[in-house]
Parts: sequence; structure tokens; C-alpha cells
Amino acid sequence: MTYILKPQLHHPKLAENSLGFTRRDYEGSVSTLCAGCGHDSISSAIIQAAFELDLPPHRIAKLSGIGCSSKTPDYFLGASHGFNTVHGRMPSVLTGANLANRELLYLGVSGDGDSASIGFGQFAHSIRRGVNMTYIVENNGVYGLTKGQFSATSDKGSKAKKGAVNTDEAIDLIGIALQLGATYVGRSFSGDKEQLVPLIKGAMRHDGPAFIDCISPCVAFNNHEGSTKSYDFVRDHNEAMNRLDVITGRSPITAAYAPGEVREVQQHDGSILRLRKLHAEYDPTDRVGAMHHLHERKAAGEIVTGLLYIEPDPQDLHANLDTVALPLNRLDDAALVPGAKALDKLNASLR
Ligand SMILES: Cc1ncc(C[n+]2csc(CCOP(=O)(O)OP(=O)(O)O)c2C)c(N)n1
Ligand code: SF4
Ligand SMILES: [Mg+2]
Repeated sequence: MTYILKPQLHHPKLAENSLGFTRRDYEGSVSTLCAGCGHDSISSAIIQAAFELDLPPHRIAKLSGIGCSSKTPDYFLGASHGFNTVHGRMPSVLTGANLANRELLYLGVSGDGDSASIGFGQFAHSIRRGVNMTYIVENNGVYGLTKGQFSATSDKGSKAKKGAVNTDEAIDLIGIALQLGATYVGRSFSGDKEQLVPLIKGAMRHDGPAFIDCISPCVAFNNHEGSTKSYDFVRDHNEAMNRLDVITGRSPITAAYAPGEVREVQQHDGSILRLRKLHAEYDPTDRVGAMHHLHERKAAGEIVTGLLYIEPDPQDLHANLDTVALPLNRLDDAALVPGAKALDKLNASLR
């Protein structure tokens, strides 16, 4: 169905960002997902985030695995680099691409099956290695593309559409990401764009492994009573820790949230994350506290959302490996063939 072209007609005075691009310049082809699928709202949030951050589309690389969620990069950032990999293998391909060229912004899009089942090891290792990326899991608790089997993020006791009860313990990717050293960790809901867009913007401006678990209901297979990933259930159990506004050089302060204590966190690139706390006691720079809070609220039946953890000055894989700053394809002969003396020195250092 991707042969359906997008209508060219649009309002003659669409707002432009500082690059002269409109929101439409960040769109992709027409979505072929089911009407009402949460994944489409996430695509729309990614488009808005990239537009508002004035990101040049050709400086973004979007990568995904396999699944309805992993199909979505076709529906946004049509002018960016794209790589639809194999089921569960997005993180290793992204890691390799990032090591070869650190000048692009890497956006990994995955599903709960893609990242918590077949790709669980890949997910874990990309986080613990500190790959600089924005990693979004579009989490619907099922394998949507293969017709609704429980996934590893499906909650114990959650009911399938035909009544079967899930007896397995759920993997909470947020908990794993926190444990393995992700330096920006957030959870959101595809039905709450006001929360999701700034969360994605903050992740895109973050220089380290940024992970977002976005609950994204599957209207075809997991949106019924008894499911803990349905629109109704998530709306009823959503417990937002904070509201975020990302302030870059030129972006105005747009938050229109209820008053509360405000905390500002400056990121490495100068962007400021303005957090309006909804829970006075919650400290998003305390990793152990965040893990504790997550477990505590889960036991109380709540789904905590918002920016759950931020390390303002992270160190990424390139810093850990002390790699060369230039993209590998721009290294000249002198750098690539340093000569016998340099090779002798290197060999000696390894003896
Ligand atoms: C190696 C391999 N195993 C299994 C499959 C079949 N398969 C395709 S998508 C998918 C699960 C997708 O679930 P998820 O990542 O949660 O994405 P969703 O469709 O729910 O967005 C499976 C098992 C496959 N394509 N490749
Ligand atoms: S099957 Fe589910 S996840 Fe896939 S497009 Fe339809 S609603 Fe979305
Ligand atoms: Mg899924």
C-alpha cells in the first residue's frame, strides 16, 4: 500500500523552522498501520520533535528491526538515512553505524518483541556500551505484526483478546535500561503527545544512550478489557512524575502545565531541560532512587511516566574507546596508513 502518494495540497502558509523547512518536510510516506494504532502517534511526535529542533533531515539516521513498530520509519523523516534491519538486530547495526560516523543523530525505533524478546541481548549491550542514540520502543505488549501473541513486556495476569491469561513475568525495559547505565531514561504514552514530544526532543539533544519506553496500544490485538496496554488502562493508571520542556537557543518556553516546583538541568550541548515536578520528592538525577521508585509504584499498580532519569554530562562509547572524531570514510591515507614506525610502536604496546 506504500504506493499511495501523499496529497500535495497543504495550507499555503505552513510554519517554517529556522532551516526554512515545514513540518511536512519531516514526514514520510502514508502509514499502512491500522487506523488508531498508537505507533502512528509516535511517528507524528518524532516528526514534530525533529521539526521543532531544526534538525537537518540529512543529518539523521533512523534504524529499526522488524514489526509494525519497526515499519514506522517509513512514515517519518523521509529525507533522512534509513536502515530497516533484521528482527532484533537494530542495536548492533546502529552501534556499527555510529562507530563509523558519529556526526549523525541516531534514532533507533523498535518494538517490545523486537527489543525485549529476540533482540533483548542486543538492546542490553547497546545500552551498557553507552551508544549515543535515541532508542524508542513502541511498546504494545504484543507481537502486533504476527497477530497478537503476548510479548515479553506483557504484564503477568494480562488477558489476550481471546481470553488467555499471561502467566509469565514482564520485562520492564525501563528498569533494565536504568540498571545498565542509560543516561537518559523516560517513559511515555502515545496518547499523550504533550508529554512525548519534549521527551523525544530531550533525548535527541542528549549525548549518550537515551532510552524511551513508549506505551503504544495495538488496537487490533491488545486494546480490550483485561489488557494492561490498552488506551483505557494506561489513561487510568498513568502516573506522570514530571512535565518537561526542552529549551534550545531559539525555542520558546511552551509548557502550559499546572504549577509545581521547577527544576532545570543543563545538558552537555547547552540545551536546558526544564522539569516541572509533579511529585515533589522525585529526583530524576538519582539513578538508584529512580529504580526504587519504579518498583514501588509498579507494586502499587501505577505506570510511572515522564523523564525518570538524566545524567547531564554523560560519556558515550566513543569517549570510552577513544576513537577518532572524523567519520571513517573521511580519513585520508596518512591517517589510514601511518607507516612502519607507528605500527612497530603499536605492536610494542600490545606485547
Ligand atoms: C528472525 C525472525 N523471527 C521471527 C519473525 C516474525 N516476526 C515478525 S515481527 C515479530 C514481532 C513483532 O513484535 P514487536 O516488535 O512487538 O512489534 P509490533 O508489531 O508489536 O509493533 C515477529 C515475531 C521474524 N520476522 N524474524
Ligand atoms: S496490528 Fe496492532 S501494532 Fe500492528 S498496525 Fe495494527 S494496531 Fe498497530
Ligand atoms: Mg509489540
